[in-house]
Amino acid sequence: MSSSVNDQRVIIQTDIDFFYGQVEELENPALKGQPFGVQQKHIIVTCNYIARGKGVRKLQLLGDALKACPELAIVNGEDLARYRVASKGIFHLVRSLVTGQKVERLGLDELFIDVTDMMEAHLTELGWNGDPDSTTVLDQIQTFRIPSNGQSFTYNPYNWIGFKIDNDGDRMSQSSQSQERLSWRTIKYHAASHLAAFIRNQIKERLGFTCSAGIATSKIFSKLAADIHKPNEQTLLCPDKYADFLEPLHIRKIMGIGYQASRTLCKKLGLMKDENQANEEDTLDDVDEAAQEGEAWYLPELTVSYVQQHCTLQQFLEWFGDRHGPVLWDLIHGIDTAQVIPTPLIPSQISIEDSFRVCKTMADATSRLHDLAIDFIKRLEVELRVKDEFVKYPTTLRLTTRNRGLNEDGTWRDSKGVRDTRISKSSRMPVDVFDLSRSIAERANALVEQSLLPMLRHLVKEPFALTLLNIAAAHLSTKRPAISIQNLFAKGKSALEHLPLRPDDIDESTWSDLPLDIQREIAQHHRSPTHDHDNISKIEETSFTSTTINTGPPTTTPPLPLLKRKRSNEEVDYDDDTGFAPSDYESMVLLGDGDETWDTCSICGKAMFTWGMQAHRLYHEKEARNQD
Ligand code: TTP
Ligand code: MG
Repeated sequence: MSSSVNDQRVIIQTDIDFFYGQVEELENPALKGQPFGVQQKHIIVTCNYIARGKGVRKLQLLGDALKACPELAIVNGEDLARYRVASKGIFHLVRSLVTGQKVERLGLDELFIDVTDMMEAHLTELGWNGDPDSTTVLDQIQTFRIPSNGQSFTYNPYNWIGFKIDNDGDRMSQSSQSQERLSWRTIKYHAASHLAAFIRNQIKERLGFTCSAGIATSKIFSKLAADIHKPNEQTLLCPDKYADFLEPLHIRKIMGIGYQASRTLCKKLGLMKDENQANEEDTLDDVDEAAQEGEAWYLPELTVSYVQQHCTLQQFLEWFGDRHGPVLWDLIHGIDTAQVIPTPLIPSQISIEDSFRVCKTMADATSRLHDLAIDFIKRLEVELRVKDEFVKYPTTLRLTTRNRGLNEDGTWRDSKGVRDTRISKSSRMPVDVFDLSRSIAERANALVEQSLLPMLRHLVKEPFALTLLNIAAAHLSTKRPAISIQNLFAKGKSALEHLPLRPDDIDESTWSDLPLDIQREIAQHHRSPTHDHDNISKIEETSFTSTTINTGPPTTTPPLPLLKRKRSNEEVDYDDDTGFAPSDYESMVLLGDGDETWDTCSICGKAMFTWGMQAHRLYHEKEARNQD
């Protein structure tokens, strides 16, 4: 725990209370005071705290929620546009309150704010000499000035706002007259709790949302702290309490340890139970995700202290690899050096995704694409439109699918334990998408009929069994694209240049962040007769797009996936908001969403995820046929 104690950072994490629910309440105040839930598909994704008091939970099946609370009012929350607008507003406000400090978005309603520099500047103003352990006596009224925007508030450095957890327990602040000597470290964290309260008040006064907040020295502890007292509360978690605090927590509470990592731990530690063996007190963890895998796992109460006591670093290296093993090991020992990575105001790429149990027909896929395209265009507008114009234009459109495929005997492939291959196709973004004189529905319709469906037909042929569709916009430019949807397809090859193909050793998100000319240059250097994508492109190339088959990387380093959080039975891609290389947490989410098993191809010797092996073998078969 030593490096956490030595960590001098001050990180505030904010989490809006029942976020979608508050957006709904602000729009329809009649909802206030009664239990209500927000529904997406067959799930209550969130509910207000009145409903929680009656036994309704987040991510509960609608039927179960109504059983727990028959008077539950239901609001449809499938259109995310309003939530995104609210999320953006909160992010912009907080950024302006702490100008110059790092603010990172996580999901739609959480922010990490690194206010270390601001706190240290304030302490210096009060006479701090830079030694956190030195002590002083201060007046009970101090003024905290935010130099960058001229705002200020007064506070009492002997007191804190909300709850504080240290060696004296977990207690609320009380008015204090004390004039004893205080360490500058204590003053720093007390002052930070006042700053957190100031930020929360501003969010409430200016935008109407209540939120919870946590204050600690690292991201992980600030998030855990915010979760302790909810709703509309805040908690200061002092480093001297980190160890006691961490030990009894369920391993899944540790940000970065996802479904797959905890499943691996349970398996390796011999703790896995199936449905019949589970006790009532066992946690049914991630039912939805398990069901998607064709499994029904019950994960027992696997606490941090259990893992600390029963595992070694060596085992973590074996189970999670040289790269993730040590990071996970540190996390379960309270060491978290991950930095707050500022989220840019304008994302570098935007994507919308829907995953489902199975989609077997073009008609079904078309209807899903329509829904997704509407969401996609709304999302482009939320992120890139200011008043009556777009401020940035993504120039690349990418469609990604995941296809379960068929067994050799023609039966549907069993999804159990199999990670399906993602295949992408990219084309230039048609300019019509940005034509604000046409309705969103019209533009979505054109996008589907004239861009996405042709791309889909090139990606999959019936019979297929899709489990995911993702539409992405990348390569943002200040110039409006010149090609309309109709021209894009009418003129065919001559009107278009091929998009360069992504080399295997560059992951998808890094690749799509690169400017087109750099991509071309890199692609040129990577062209070789044995290169997967060159060969695949022979098979898949069309007059208007490039294709990427994600068969897993050729090296032993796993690719970093986008950070995902579950939205009912959909996957929501939040990483595209950041525009930055995935942080450690995000790479850790690989262990939550990915698959850690690796295989080596017996033909070419490449190491890759097991789930990618089938597609990779297919490539060898096709390559052999081409040579014939
Ligand atoms: P959360 O912050 O997890 O939940 P919440 O804000 O509703 O409630 P809390 O008071 O406990 O913070 O997620 C924010 C929003 O994201 C939530 O309102 C609904 C949505 N969401 C999903 O759609 N799917 C999910 O799996 C989760 C966790 C959240
Ligand atoms: Mg929340």
